[in-house]
Amino acid sequence: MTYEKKNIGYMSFLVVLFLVSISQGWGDITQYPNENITVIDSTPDLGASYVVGNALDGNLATEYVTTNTVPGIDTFVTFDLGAVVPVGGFKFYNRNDLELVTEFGLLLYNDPNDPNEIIENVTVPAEAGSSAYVEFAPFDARYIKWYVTGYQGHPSGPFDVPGAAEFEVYVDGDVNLVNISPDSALLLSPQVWTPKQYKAWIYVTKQSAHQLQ
Ligand SMILES: [Ca+2]
Repeated sequence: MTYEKKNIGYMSFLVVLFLVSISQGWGDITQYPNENITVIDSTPDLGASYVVGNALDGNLATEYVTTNTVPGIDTFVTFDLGAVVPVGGFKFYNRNDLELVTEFGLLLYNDPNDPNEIIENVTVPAEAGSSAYVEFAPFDARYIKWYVTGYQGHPSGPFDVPGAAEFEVYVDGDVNLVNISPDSALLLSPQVWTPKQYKAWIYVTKQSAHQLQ
């Protein structure tokens, strides 16, 4: 192969990559800080050692475990992200036990009556401590409902208490969200942001981060 042919091939590759990146709207997927996530509804927990907050503390050793008075298949958690953000990914970690979630779905929305996004049939390996990550086209949402659609009980007893070791929410964007405080006036604002407002916030945040360096 001549130098020219190699060069043309390389350039073609770059052009294709560029076109694909435009069509896909690629951006960096960043974990949304747990500090900005509030649980507004969930299946009741099994007790003080198993509260739902345990699944948002960044520690796989602490777990949210559901009450045994509700069937495991009915397990759900609804999160408030504090603002409308372009949600693009979600990760779930099973309990390190044999009460296992084997499949779940997600409902992303701003108002239950508004158009929403449904992500279904996310499979999770039927193993203690397993995890499943799903990435999807970014959808502007403030609320996420995670709900179990597949469940495998403990083989040696009818405990029926699934849950989660950890949840992680991912957003599309290259802004560093980690240092955004939950006490921020921006996030406490009762308004529901439009995508344009959110982009403006990203711009301001980037400028602030740059000035701090
Ligand atoms: Ca945890």
